[in-house]
Amino acid sequence: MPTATHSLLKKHFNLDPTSAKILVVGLGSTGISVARYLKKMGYQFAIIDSRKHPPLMEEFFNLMPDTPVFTGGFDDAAFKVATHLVVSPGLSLNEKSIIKAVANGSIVMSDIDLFACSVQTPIIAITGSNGKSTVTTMLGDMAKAAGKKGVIGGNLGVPALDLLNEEAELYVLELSSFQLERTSTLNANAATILNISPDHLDRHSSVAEYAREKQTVFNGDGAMVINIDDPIVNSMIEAQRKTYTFSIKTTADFYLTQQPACEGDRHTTENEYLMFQNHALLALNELPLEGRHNAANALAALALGHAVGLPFPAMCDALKKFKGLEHRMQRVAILNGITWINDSKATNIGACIAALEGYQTKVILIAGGDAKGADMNELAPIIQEKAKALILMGKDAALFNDALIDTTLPIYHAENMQQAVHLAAQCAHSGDHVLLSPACASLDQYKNYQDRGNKFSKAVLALAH
Ligand code: UMA
Ligand code: ADP
Repeated sequence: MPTATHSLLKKHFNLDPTSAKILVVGLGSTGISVARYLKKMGYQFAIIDSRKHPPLMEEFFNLMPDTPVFTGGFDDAAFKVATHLVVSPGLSLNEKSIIKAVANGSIVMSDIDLFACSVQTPIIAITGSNGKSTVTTMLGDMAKAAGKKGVIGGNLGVPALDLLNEEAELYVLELSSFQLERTSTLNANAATILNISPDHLDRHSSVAEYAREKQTVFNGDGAMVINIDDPIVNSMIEAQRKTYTFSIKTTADFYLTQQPACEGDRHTTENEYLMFQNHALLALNELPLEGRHNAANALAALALGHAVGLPFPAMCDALKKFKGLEHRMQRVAILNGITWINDSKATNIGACIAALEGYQTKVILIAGGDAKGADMNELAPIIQEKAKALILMGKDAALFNDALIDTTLPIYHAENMQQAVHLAAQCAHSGDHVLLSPACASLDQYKNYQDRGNKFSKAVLALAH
């Protein structure tokens, strides 16, 4: 039976259950979620993956033994018959087969498009180079504290289509530039780009193009939450739209300010507060997270939550209890007075800069990996300012060396994480901080950033013995 969703998909993509032949491109977690959805909705589809043994193949066979699956390359014949392609985010739209199919009239959509056409429930959409997972998780906690059934996911882990739930009262989606670049129907009730710093330049041709893809998050007519500290994001304000601004540097709708800790008490020192207009919402020292960038994240979450009607007291309660996520400025141990911090999720230079900016004293930095086309000259000045030693690892270590060619900073090279931790231990004295904040992706040496962070923690904890 046709539903409102069928009608929307027909209207936006000319997707007709009787005639459309959909090719799901990519058999990862997104591909499987799309297949499950299409089957439930009664569309005809096949699935294709360029890898010989996509990791989820067996799961897929068990789930849908009768669905045609093509693996081990992109077979032109499969693309030729496809009226529609649902392309997974891990695949570039510049794949030859995809370009050819589009030239022949195939329509490209994303899992986020299918999701957007399937829900009437309010959606908060969050993108940016850094802080997405933190802000998404904060909003999930805020919704819960407000007694609302909030459902979070997207790039964060659970693919959007697997979130669909009739009881949901609010969806909070973390969205990557890859998901946004192939999405055209999202109209979030509130959306933000937290910040823009160079990332994924192996897939996007320039920072300007990367920012343009992210700007898709503001499609539609929902509230815009704008970081006015970021010039690229600030330039995206649309005069006619409902907008909330946030800043950790200046006055905005949501901002930080110094106020006496207790009014009328001359003995208390000044404390910083998270503010909404002229209301103090929360003292900064009540936010149990390291780094000023997390104050920006909290302000963004408050602004997004406010835009969809979450009450401030519940949101502030959730922030006070927010423990932070693993592998993001996570304290692993203090050993012999040396503090070891795991920021393995710093997979681009912006995250590493934010981590270093948070320190008043110099740290021992462990960095390196796959730079994904980033220019390490943008990172070099803050390393120079905030590091007392640099330990490099991974495929693009030489890029750091080149950017720091004139430095007197001691630079060491490590083959693996254990060696990196040992070198750091040799450089460190009581009172020092050792920071793993690689500014690079991990895939050249590790399964993923979690694996890298876990290996760091393991090597650090082994020092205790
Ligand atoms: N691949 C092929 N051939 C194919 C299909 C995929 O080689 O035919 C490769 C891709 O190049 C990629 C890998 O397989 O390296 C996975 O790609 P995918 O699109 O199948 O990935 P999914 O399993 O669907 O996971 C995706 C997101 N992955 C990427 O964007 C690379 C996940 O984000 C996301 O959690 C998931 O959808 C659910 O929404 C991960 C990620 O690394 C965490 N995201 C990047 C980031 O955060 O920086 C953007
Ligand atoms: P994302 O989901 O965008 O990757 P995370 O919340 O997982 O964001 O954090 C990724 C990395 O970015 C971590 O190293 C974290 O310390 C850092 N980070 C978090 N928020 C910000 C921010 N607002 N600005 C810069 N770096 C940030």
